[in-house]
Amino acid sequence: MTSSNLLENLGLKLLTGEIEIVDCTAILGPDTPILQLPPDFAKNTPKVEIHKISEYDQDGPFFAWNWMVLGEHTGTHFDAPHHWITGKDFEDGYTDTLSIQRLIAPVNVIDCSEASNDNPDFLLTSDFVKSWEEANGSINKGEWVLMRTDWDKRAHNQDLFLNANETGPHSPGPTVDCLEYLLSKEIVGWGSQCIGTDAGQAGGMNPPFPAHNLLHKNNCFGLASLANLDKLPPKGAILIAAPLKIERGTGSPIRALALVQK
Ligand code: 23J
Ligand code: MN
Repeated sequence: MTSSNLLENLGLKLLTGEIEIVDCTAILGPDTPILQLPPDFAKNTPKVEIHKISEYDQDGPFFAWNWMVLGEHTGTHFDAPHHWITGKDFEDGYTDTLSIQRLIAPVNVIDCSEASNDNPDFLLTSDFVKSWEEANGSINKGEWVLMRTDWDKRAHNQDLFLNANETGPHSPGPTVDCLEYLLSKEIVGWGSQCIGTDAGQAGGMNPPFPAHNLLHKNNCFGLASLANLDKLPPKGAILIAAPLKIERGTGSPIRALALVQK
């Protein structure tokens, strides 16, 4: 195939369904789980609100529309480098200034669902990633890396999703050495199916919240609350993860879409 008809071919395969679009996005609404930071950080994101303006009534006879209360870091969402202090100086680290060329890229899906089911505090290590690469192929520059935990099966219930007790939230995530390994490969970003890119207990790691700290220090992106990763192959799919162009935004809800060859 010549490069000039590659897009034509893609277009045809999308139309025939030979390439399927998998929706890696959770429903966004009043029941969407919200991150609960400990009380020493007084403020949290409010719950999603959807307020009707009109629905073919006296406030709008021909039209239906709503307005919303919505956090940048709510539901299936994107973390921009400016979200973390380590990424604060990147002029291209905001939702309106980042390089959109980086947002659509091959995606590696590392299945940690069994281990995370057995242990909600499961941490993905570089050794696990390296053995995954031996089985599936290497992770390359510019690619997305997603940690599949099937945590989306808990997303209908905030308590199940956050999985907190007196010792704080318990959910799987990456180790420092895992992130350092992935960043050495110059990935574009890291994604999780949990409330944030870090493990529930990551506040006690060194550095605290290493996914946020290290990804954004390297001008890389984070994805959180991803859904349906069990419908993706370990390799070969393309992920589209585009934030809204919020002015000086630190993140944004996204519609995360994966192109998968049937
Ligand atoms: C603010 C502070 C800590 C964390 C987070 C936000 C997130 O997880 C997020 O949504 O980026 S851990
Ligand atoms: Mn976030």
